[in-house]
Amino acid sequence: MTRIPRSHPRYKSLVTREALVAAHRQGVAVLEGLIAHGRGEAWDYLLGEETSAPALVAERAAAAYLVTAKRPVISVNGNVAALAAKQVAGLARAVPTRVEVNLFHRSDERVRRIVRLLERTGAHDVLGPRPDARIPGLESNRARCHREGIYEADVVLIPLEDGDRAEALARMGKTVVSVDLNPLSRTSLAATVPVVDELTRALPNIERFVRVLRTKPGEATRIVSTYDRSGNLAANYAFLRWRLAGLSRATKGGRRMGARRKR
Ligand code: PTJ
Repeated sequence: MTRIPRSHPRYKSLVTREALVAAHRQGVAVLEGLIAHGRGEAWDYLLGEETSAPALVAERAAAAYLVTAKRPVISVNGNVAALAAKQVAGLARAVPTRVEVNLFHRSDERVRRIVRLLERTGAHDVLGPRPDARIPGLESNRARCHREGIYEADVVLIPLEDGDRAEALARMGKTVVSVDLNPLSRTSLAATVPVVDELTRALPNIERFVRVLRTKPGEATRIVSTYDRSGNLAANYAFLRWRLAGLSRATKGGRRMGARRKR
């Protein structure tokens, strides 16, 4: 593994990249996951690498839906396990929810590795091996799931998803909470609560809201009934427009917005 000097201006980004490469070597993340990460990072550059106000609103709504759910499930793929196994376990305990490993590039060995990784970081009874149900209308391996997990869930949290399954879960009538930095992806467009934020920022934020809302069930119900999905997505687009306008003004003025970024 390459040693990254702490003084490097992109230290966090480079360490994350190395962690994903290591996860690939350990059979947790797939090569396609490295491409997916690069796409996400490009969006994060544009969005300023911070949780935006609209994302925070969506994270609070995500927490409210999870807290008021009867059978909530967090779906985990290779990238999510590589980047945020601990945060998944923390959120699953806080709600509480089941955790199910669901892979696009599925192999039984990879599912077992990811289950072991999640259980080492504190998740319990992780589903994934020996699926016994299928999501209707989906031909990929991601259709394979557990009856007591995703199949019968009322609320499913799907970080870094492919659009097909997000749409299929929505067709099943489930409340779909996505975490995807791309506000234009089919996943973001299909989700009931699209959270446009980076995974390792989004999950702890959702967990913090969960801890508050668990003590205020009336408030959670109020948030669910008043949450404006289209308004929130529009606010994400407006935020992006504002960021880009700021970047263009700063460039004309000879300054750089987000000057901490050196490359
Ligand atoms: O582990 P597997 O076999 O299930 O495969 C997982 C991947 C991620 C390869 C698979 O789900 C996939 O191909 O995903 P996509 O279609 O590339 O979509 C991933 C989405 O997540 C893209 O819209 C990215 O912008 C976004 N994304 C990537 N990294 C992050 C992210 N969003 C939030 N936080 C991130 N760290």
